[in-house]
Amino acid sequence: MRTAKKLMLTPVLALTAFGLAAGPAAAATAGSSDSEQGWTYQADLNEVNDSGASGDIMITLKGDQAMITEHVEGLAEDFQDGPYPHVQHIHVKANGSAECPTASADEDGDGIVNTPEGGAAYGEVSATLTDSGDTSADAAVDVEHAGIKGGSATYERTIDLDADTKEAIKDGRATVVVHGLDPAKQSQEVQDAKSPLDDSLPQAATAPALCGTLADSQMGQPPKGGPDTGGGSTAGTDDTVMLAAGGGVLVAAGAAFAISRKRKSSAETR
Ligand SMILES: [Cu+2]
Repeated sequence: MRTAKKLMLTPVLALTAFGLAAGPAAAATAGSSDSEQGWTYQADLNEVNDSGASGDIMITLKGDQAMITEHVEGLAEDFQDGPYPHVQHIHVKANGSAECPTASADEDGDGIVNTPEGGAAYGEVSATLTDSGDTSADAAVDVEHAGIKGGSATYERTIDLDADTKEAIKDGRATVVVHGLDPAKQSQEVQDAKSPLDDSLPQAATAPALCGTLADSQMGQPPKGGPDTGGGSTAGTDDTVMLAAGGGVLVAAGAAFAISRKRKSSAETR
């Protein structure tokens, strides 16, 4: 009986050890797969300047490439008889955490936060999410290749990102900003004003409409190395091992099995 108890303690201890190690171990597995599977960042895109729009974006970094999937809706739909060209960028702050501007960023008091006024929160344009061609900051106001055209859209593109932009995304210094407000909804002052970025465009065309700071999305995803990935030591497999051990315990001694179960649940509630 004494021997049986000892045997039973072993799986329980192993289980406890696994419970303690599960978090870091899972993170290490995910990190080591960076080069093969990529590392994903995401942002909820929230309205700026009462645009009424919403959206989300997911960016997976893999080597020098960024695979981008974005959904937006509720943006201004038309502009001069065509679908409204919404330019969009990854903005990067030199230091400090990226943020989205609030109404208090409206320094000139014209009622909207224009793109330079938002700069204190989200920094400078580091990459332009165009529909084709140049994705550098040089394409920042290329309305012809605006990544979003019309009020609702899905944007999917894989682009090259420079080291600075990637670093900023990983550091939490990067923000995605979609520009372009409906001029008709703005004050006369804003309607009459030119864009501080390009005086051939109206102020509303380049003012921010959506903004979201990019953050590591791994927390919200199923843990890598989970039951469906098939590789390595997985939570599912260890669970099975634990149950098998429990079964053995049950056969050996029912009372000890009860203790084992008790420890198991305390390990699970960590
Ligand atoms: Cu921008």
